[in-house]
Formats: sequence, C-alpha cells, structure tokens
Amino acid sequence: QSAAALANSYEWKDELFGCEFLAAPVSLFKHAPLHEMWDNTFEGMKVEVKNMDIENYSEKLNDFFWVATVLKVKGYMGLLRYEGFGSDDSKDFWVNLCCSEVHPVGWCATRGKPLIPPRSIEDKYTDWKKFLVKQLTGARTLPANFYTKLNDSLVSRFSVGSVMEVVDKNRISQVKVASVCEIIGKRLHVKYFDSSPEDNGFWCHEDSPLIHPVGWAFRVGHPLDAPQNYCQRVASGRLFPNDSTIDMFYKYPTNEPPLFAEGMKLEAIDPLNLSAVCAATVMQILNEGYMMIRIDCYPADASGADWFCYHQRSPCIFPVGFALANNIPLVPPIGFTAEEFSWEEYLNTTGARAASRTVFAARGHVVSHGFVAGMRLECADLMDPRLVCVATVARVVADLLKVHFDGWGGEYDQWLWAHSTDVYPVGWCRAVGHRLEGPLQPPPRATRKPQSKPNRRRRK
Ligand code: MLZ
Repeated sequence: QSAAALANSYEWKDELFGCEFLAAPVSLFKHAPLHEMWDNTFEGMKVEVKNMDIENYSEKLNDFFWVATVLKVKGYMGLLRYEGFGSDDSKDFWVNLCCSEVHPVGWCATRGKPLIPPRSIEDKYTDWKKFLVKQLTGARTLPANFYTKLNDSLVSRFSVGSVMEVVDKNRISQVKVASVCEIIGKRLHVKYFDSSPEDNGFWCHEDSPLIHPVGWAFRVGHPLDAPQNYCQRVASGRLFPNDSTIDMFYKYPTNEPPLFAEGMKLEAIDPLNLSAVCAATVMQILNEGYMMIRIDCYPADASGADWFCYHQRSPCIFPVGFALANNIPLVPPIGFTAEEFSWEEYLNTTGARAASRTVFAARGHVVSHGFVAGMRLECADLMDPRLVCVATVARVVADLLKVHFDGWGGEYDQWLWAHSTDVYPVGWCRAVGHRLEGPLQPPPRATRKPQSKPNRRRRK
C-alpha cells in the first residue's frame, strides 16, 4: 500500500500492556504467515534490537543496539525488556516481531553495529561484556532464516494480472470476470472487467470462497456477466496465460451428490448483512455441490438478483432451529415479526420442507479452532472489504465467531466461520504492509448527535 495509505494506519501499542488484552494466538489462523511456528517460539528468546534508551534518541540518526528478552507474545507483537533491567519493567516496550526490528543475537557483530547499554542502567555494571556473555549463554535466539521464512510465507499464488471469476458486489447472484491489480498479505484487490474508473473493485483473501477459476461459472451453472469472447473461449476450453486455474483456489469436496433440494428451508448468514442469521430457501441446485439460496426477509425479487451461491458444505448455512438452539435472534421471513415467528407453524402452514438436520450433521464439520470470546484480532469489514479493522470476538457458537468491530455498533458485527480467511492476528496488517483501521472513537465533544444507522449496510 502507498505510504499515504499507511501514514495514519492504526498501531496496537499501549493497550497491549493490559493483562485483560487477550490476543487470539497466531496458531489459530491457518492462513496467517508463520502460524505453524509462531506460538511458543519467542517467549524467553534473546534478540538484538535498537537501543532507544539513550540520550537524544532519534529513530533516524541512532544506530545503536542492545540485547533484549521477549517476555510475552500477543499476536505478532512481542513485549521486550532490555537486558540488565532485571525485574524493572519501566522501559518494557512492544514491537512487531515481523517488522525486521528484531535480529538474532550476533547480528550486530556481523554487521559491525555497536551494542550500547541503555542509559538508565549504564552505571549498573562495569563489565557489560562479561554480563552479556553470562546472560546469553545457553539462550535461544531468532532462527537465522526467520525473515526469509517470513517472506516466503507472504508470497501469493496469484500475480498482478491474474484473471478470475469474482462475485459481483453490485449483484451478488452473479460472478464477473476480474483481474488482480494489487496483492497485500495475500489479500487480492481485483477490478471487474467492465468497471468504471470510479469503481474501486473488490478485495478478498486469495483463499476466499468468493473467487473462482476461469470457467467456473460455466462448469457449475452459475450466472456469469462476461464479454462474449470470454464466454466463447471458456466454453471451448481455451485458456490464456493470465487465466487462473482450479488448483489455485479454495476447494470444497466436489464429487458428492447434492445434499439439498429446491424449495428446502434452512437458516443462513445473510451475505449482505453478516450480523444476521436468517430464514432462507434453497432456490436452485447447481453442479459440484453449489446451490443458490435466497434470504427470506427481503421482498421477493423476480429477477433473482438477491440469490446467492453457497456451497452445500458452507459453514454459513444451518438447519432450521439452529439460531433458536444457540440463542441467536433469527431474522424471520418477510411478513413476520421475530416474536410471532415459529418454524414449526410456518412449515406446517406453508407445506415447505426443512432441509434435513441429519444431512447437516453428516457434513461432519469438526469444531476445533481455539477462539474464545474476548479475543482481539484484525478483521476485514466484508461490507467494505478494502478495510481491515481492529476487532474483538464477541461470541463463539460451535465453529462460528461473532466478530465485533471495536467502537462500532452491533449492526457492523459479522458472523464468520472460525477458519475464515478474513480474520488475522493482532499485528498482521503491520507485518504484511496493509493499512489497519483503528477503533471508532466517540466524538470529542458530546455535541454531535448520534447518527441513526440503517439496519442493512450498503456493500461498497
Ligand atoms: N463508511 C463506511 C465504513 C465503515 C467502516 C466500519 N468498519 C467496521 C460505512 O459507514 O459503512
């Protein structure tokens, strides 16, 4: 991202000191860089880091270093204490462990950089060298290939120019041809083939279920808005060098028969309002386990523009009764209030069939993720997905998280799969060079009227 975009990016700093600040551990994010080695690697490690405890410290001018111990890790952030401070925590500080600010012990020696003891304790010992040798004997330090591994884990499968089929943010029942124009931390910024200069396109992680290989819509039977020559070449199986292929995408099991049938009722996360779990209907069965569903709370749109494609294995669809059983308010079909709506009565009077509970159960989602309510993280705002914002896990229900954006109203909350690739550890944005949106601050003076917000946000 440009320097301007990053200029006032939010920085996690002082709030990290609070004992109550619980960061979701990096190991819970299987799509996050170095997740497999992160937890338990750093605590107790000795590293070399800039010495800021010197007279007239200036970030630009001073190139003095000192040894520090990693005391604690929260997300990608590490709490450091300079060697020699003992139990004195007054100069402890947080750094992003991915930002080349910390180096393995020995790094200064090989670069000819001086190790200078911090000013506040410079009189504590006379023989600092002897002290350091004693402290460092047997200590663990950063693996020499740490930054190489980090860089490797940041490389995307896609490149600028890659062509794919992407859900149309203005008409979610269809996909459009789009190409990647920028990649940050494996989040793709794509532009639709026919977009006007004002349209900024769409953002999603490269493992998002909203993007598909060239030819997907044709294969699956999904509506596609594309130029004629694209449709023709896809139908004849001709690929261009920039076309992305099936092996590059998140994959559901595709060789199983349809689990659901047209007309069945179920509950689903509203793709246009992720804070809501709603009564929904299977409208059409597509190929390879995909289906079009409709959220029942909106006035019927004969054009089918409000249908949305969910895979039958999607973690965002649930059996009738799921919301009630989990104390989640269910958004009823249009014409009902939440209080008067009962599935049983509704199914009886309409004769509609509920999708079978056993079928849902047989999909075999294993609940194992490790998130608990109160954990802090960074999360894409899927209604405006160029934004990654500071957030908190507000609730955990089986393998769903209710993510709350700090400072924002509940209408901005998002129900997400616990393995969603739109959630990231604390410090992720900084680590990959993405802008981070801070919490919404209350207005400085109480003069501003509280804004009344519409229930349903517009997708940007
Ligand atoms: N202006 C947009 C952005 C809100 C971003 C909130 N992120 C949690 C809106 O009001 O929809």
